[in-house]
Amino acid sequence: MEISTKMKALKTAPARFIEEAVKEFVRTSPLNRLPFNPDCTIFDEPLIGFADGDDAIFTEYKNIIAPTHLTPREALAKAYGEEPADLPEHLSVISWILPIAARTRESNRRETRIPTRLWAHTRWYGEKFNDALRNHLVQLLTEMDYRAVAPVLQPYFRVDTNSRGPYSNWSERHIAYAAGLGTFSLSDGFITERGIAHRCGSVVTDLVLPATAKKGDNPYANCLFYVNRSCRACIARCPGEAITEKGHDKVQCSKYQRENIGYLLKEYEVGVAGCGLCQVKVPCEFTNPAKKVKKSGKQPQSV
Ligand code: B12
Ligand code: SF4
Ligand code: SF4
Repeated sequence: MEISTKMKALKTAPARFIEEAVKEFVRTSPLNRLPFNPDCTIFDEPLIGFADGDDAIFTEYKNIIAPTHLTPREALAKAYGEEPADLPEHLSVISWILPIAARTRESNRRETRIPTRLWAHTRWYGEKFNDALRNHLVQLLTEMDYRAVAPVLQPYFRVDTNSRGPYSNWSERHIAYAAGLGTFSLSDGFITERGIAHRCGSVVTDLVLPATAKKGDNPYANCLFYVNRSCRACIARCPGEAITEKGHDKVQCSKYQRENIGYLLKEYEVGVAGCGLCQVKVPCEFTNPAKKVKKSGKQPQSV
């Protein structure tokens, strides 16, 4: 499509234009295929949400995550060498969820200690695809003269560690929460309408987009443990004993992956293998399980 045609489509319906751009890239990019199983798509159709770049929750993340967590305004300003206050009045965040294909999820369901090759390849090559999608959106927006940045691809992106484990200065799940795409859970995973087995990403821009309405203000509303204590499936699925009724122990999870899965890097020929057993063979694997509870009219018990 010519730039002028793209600009016209973008100006007429910006949200639809961006949604379609993300979906088309997922549908057509050869990078959304596993190199050793080219008939195997890595991710299914994405979910897309938008947040107002100055939503108050981004400042709250400085308390919830760490003072180093960037607001969208800071992330965009830093990338362009500008002052946050000098950027346009309205900024937007585009957030997406890439649901993991059924074949890969099903393979990991059969495992009890280590991830399958398909899962590990999804972690490794899937994140390369996710990066390509980040770059694709940034290019699309900047060639139409908007500012745009994928914070995790910037030199300023960092993962630090404190006593509770690793944390970054741009948490894709917290961005997805701000964009109304789902909630957190007992296992820490982010449960969307397409479940917990996914990867996610985001781009900040000065294109004005309508913020997606948040579905309630409870950051754990999609997890059955917090809805009515009816589920603890992820606790039993975790081979590293990293999940309890108190939540997810990031230090223990990292330790299990380092000590028990490290040898797979050579075997599977990847730089990171992941684990993700807590994300499959659980009620939240590919759907929002709390939706069914709400539909059935059962009242959540107090926790
Ligand atoms: C560091 C890291 C890890 C660390 C720590 C994980 C963690 N929980 O933070 C380790 C190595 C353990 C890890 C493991 C895995 N990871 Co990881 N990891 C990251 C990374 C790079 C940064 C995460 C981060 O910044 N966390 C910040 C801390 C503070 O988050 P947190 O502790 O979960 O936050 C809690 C509090 O904020 C709390 N909270 C308390 N009060 C309030 C109030 C409000 C209002 C809100 C909103 C929240 C809140 O809610 C959260 C959940 O309990 C991201 C990529 C990225 N840039 O985001 C991927 C990412 C989180 N990982 C991902 C994945 C898929 C995995 C694995 C499944 C590995 C795999 N691929 O097989 C496992 C899953 C472990 C698990 N059970 O969650 C996905 C998550 C997808 C999903 N479904 O949720 C991400 C987003 C990568 C991606 N681009 O998709 N990961
Ligand atoms: S398996 Fe159950 S308790 Fe664990 S995150 Fe999913 S819904 Fe929540
Ligand atoms: S919590 Fe960590 S160690 Fe446990 S199943 Fe999930 S990814 Fe694996």
